[in-house]
Amino acid sequence: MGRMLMMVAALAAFAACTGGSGTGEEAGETTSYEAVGVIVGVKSEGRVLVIDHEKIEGFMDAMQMPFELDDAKLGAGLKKGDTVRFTVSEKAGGWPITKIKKIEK
Ligand SMILES: [Cu+2]
Repeated sequence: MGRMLMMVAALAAFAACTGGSGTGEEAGETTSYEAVGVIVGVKSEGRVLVIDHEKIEGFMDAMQMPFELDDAKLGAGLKKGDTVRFTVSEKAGGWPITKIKKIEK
């Protein structure tokens, strides 16, 4: 019983924290946010992209930060200077990029 209540409390806290103002799209239990930014660096043999991203409504302000790729193949063909539209999804406590595509500025 105590354990169950703990879980319910934890889920409620999580929902309050990531609910934001509602531009995150929800697919099942995964919370995702779409963003646009410019690749300013490629690290860890292409598994991490440093992206100067625009404000992500309901998630975070504009900033430059590293993003791990959910699958290293997602970064194939992308390079420093590319403008990209990408999706980050909550996964195992992190926010890896699950979709990314080069776009024209
Ligand atoms: Cu950020």
